[in-house]
Amino acid sequence: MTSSHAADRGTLLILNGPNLNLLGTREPEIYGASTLADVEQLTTAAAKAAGFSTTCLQSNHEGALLDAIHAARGTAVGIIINAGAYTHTSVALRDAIAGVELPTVEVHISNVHKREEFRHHSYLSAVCNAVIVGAGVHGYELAVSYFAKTLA
Ligand code: CA2
Repeated sequence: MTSSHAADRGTLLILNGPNLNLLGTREPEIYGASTLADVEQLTTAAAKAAGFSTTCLQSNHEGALLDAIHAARGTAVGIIINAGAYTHTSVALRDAIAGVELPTVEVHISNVHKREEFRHHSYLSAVCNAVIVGAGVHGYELAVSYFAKTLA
């Protein structure tokens, strides 16, 4: 986990789920050439420009993602989450997002609606404030913009 403290609008938790550590190493036609480190840097830079700090975590383990969401209650002002394949399987992540009652933006790098049918349903979307799909890694910056506009 990395943290950046530069500002006073509070901290955005940037969560990336399973296999997103492989970004930039395979399947560039779907996910582009940016690495996970690039994504965390561009998101942190956008957040900093808008007055937020970030805490970034990628995990391949559902429980670690759940723990991070729980820990965000009281420490973060919002969550940006790309839950990877757990998006399509995890009632537990949905319950955690609903439970902490923090504004949350769901991001997917690819346009999941143009892909296999099993990627069309998200367990998370109904408990998120906004959903950004298919904008590539720019989606993370768009999510920061959402918080810049909507948070006091
Ligand atoms: O489009 C997205 O951001 C996804 O959340 C990415 C997930 C996929 O399961 C979702 O349906 C959509 C997969 C992330 C795997 O990322 C890789 C990157 C490079 C090479 C292999 C996997």
